[in-house]
Amino acid sequence: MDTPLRRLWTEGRCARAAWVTLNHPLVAESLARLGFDALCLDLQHGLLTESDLLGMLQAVSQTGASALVRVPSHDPALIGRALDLGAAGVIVPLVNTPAEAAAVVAACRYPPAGRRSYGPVRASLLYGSDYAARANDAVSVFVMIETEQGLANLEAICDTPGLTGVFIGPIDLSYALGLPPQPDNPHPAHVAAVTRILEACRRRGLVAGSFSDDPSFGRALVEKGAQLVVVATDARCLTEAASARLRAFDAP
Ligand code: 3PY
Ligand code: MG
Repeated sequence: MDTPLRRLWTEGRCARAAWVTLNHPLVAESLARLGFDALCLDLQHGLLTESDLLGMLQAVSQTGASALVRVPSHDPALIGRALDLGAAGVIVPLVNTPAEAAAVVAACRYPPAGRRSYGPVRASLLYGSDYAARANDAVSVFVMIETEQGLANLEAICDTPGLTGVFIGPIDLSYALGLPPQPDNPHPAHVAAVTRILEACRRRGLVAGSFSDDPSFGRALVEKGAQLVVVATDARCLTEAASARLRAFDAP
């Protein structure tokens, strides 16, 4: 199905994402109105809880951005809730095996393709009454490869039918490689692991995504084939901008 994100990806373009950790709809709306293609609402490490999700998703849908939800776990109930409330897709952390990837995909697809339970309480308002008939094609499913086991099973995970793509968690991936945690990690072992993931996605026509904290590093990932890249994280932007202004005030 044609969705704004799928259109971008089909055209070979990159979705520019903002990462949202602060749990107020105005944060989501302020970022979404800047022209990001996607907002990633982080329920794993951000302040958001499930009860924040409806308001955040409603704020994003006032804008041209698509909302992806990084769920905190593989729990199919939580994945279903995020989609029922209108998320365009999910990003699922710490996926280690093809069986886990298949279970994640099944949680996002209505039968017979999967095991998603029917109840698109807001999604059918947002996307139309025929949502259930179109959802299996429309919903984006990303699994995060960010552990030693996930990396070892990279090829088998990528073979999972129904997957939209793989989202790289560079900080946990640093741990997986025995390195200190770092988002945009220039260590050769990390660069090699990221390149392997990008290549595995490219060979299968999957969308490769990554968290990033440095726009020039993020741009380099796009040059290597990434099509979903985090360009800004809300809390980081707030502290960076405020500290730059404090320094400018103190030392004009
Ligand atoms: C990671 O880098 O491990 C992530 O999950 C991004 O937030
Ligand atoms: Mg992680």
